Amino acid sequence: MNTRASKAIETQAKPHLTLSFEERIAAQLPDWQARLSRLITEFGDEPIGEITVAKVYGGMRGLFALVTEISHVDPSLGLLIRGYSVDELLEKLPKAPGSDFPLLGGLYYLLLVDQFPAPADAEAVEEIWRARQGLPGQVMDVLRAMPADTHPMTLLSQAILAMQPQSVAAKAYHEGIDRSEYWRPMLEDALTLTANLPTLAATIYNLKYRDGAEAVPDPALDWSANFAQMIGKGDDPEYRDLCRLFMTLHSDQENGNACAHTSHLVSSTLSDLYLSTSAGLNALAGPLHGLASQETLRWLLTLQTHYGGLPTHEQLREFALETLEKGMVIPGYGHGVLRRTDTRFTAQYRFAERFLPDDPLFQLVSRVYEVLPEVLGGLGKVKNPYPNVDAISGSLQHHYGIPAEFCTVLFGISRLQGLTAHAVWARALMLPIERPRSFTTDRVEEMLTPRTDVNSPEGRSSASEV
Ligand code: NMX
Ligand code: MLT
Repeated sequence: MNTRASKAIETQAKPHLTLSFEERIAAQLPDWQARLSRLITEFGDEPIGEITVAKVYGGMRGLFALVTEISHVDPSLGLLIRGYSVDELLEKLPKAPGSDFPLLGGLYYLLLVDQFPAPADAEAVEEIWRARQGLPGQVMDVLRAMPADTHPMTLLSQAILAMQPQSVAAKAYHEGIDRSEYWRPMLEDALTLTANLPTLAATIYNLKYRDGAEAVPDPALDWSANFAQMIGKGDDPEYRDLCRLFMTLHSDQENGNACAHTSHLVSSTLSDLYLSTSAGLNALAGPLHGLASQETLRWLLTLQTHYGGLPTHEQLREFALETLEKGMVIPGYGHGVLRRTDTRFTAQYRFAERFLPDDPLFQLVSRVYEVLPEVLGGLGKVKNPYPNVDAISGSLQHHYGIPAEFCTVLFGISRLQGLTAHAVWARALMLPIERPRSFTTDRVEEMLTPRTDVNSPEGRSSASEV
């Protein structure tokens, strides 16, 4: 990764308009390939971490087993995209016209190209997206064929699979492309898929909540504002800005979170982007992951109804303890890596303070924040008793009329920015198919407390492998 000093210089540099988008990535590859090859050749046998029994049985928590240049989650600083914190991104990324919030095109440029975007670069990506808009007809057929009560995340994942027949990467592979060039059609697919996400999400929204109103993008609007416009909220500048903020904040989160890791694994088989990202979304749809944004909103609404408004601190403590006693988690709190309040929570909190300070649900979110860290901390086992991104995201969407069950779709179309960027770079650096090994518990016990029974089937088959 480049140093922060060189990034500051790039920020001030003139727009890089002479090279095409694709060639800007291509120009960076020889250096990266040389760095990786040197590391593997010179240090291939050096350990850089520890695999412990607790990590193997504990969901691989804290096990560094993946590499990505695109983003990193620091336990204290939070999400860093190409080295930039959430606050730096919100301050420095080129803004949508007349808005204080970023154009998603600029963020995608940063994710993919690893150069800080000038305003013209952000606009160029938005333009590339405009030129690629248009959902294949079978997407509507697939969506309409599903029962009306199908969860919107199921529809999103299915709709992306329904787009798969148009994959240029799958076609290129079938026709015999050199593997070192495979990232180029992957980039094509990445741009086409991401270009169509606002329309896809709006189509699902309209099918479920607006009698199937047609979603038609407005070429005058940016990517995020277009989603707002296509669900009938385009006239509300606040909601357009919330979309710009939301899409920026949820776009990436290094490579170890469940949806990124799933998508990365599938893509390592040289599956195309439609197949790999649809798989990633299925992981995001789990309640311990992205569905937590829906679950948090539901939990808050139940809490509000239960006490007929804003509960006292004591009532809130009581309600939280009841949830825990039922053996459930408190959604929106805790994290696998973070050990402080999520910076993405704070950024949304600031939005609420600015635009909806009197919203009753926001006041409840604030009160929960005053009480929950102490309650969860008191359990003595929760490593991070502070709020994550989902502790507030659904409440903000609720303020503008978005149903709880739709919140994870918004998370999904934002996160597809990161998933697609990771996949393009993984293929550009020709990372191999992932194939870790698994142990049996017999084998683990044998390694830790050597047994004399070497004739057991486990002992015979694996004695020489470790
Ligand atoms: N409520 C109740 N218990 C919790 C919570 C919580 N919010 N967070 C952690 N714990 C428990 C956890 O279940 C585990 O208990 P046990 O040993 O009995 O199985 C214990 O505390 C230790 O867990 P941690 O090591 O602190 O957390 P871990 O890395 O395993 O899990 C989460 C991280 C995010 C899955 C967990 O904090 C959680 O379930 N949070 C609520 C769901 C949520 O908000 N998910 C969204 C995450 C962000 N996203 O968008 O994906
Ligand atoms: C995410 O944004 O993916 C979540 O915070 C979960 C994670 O980082 O594990």
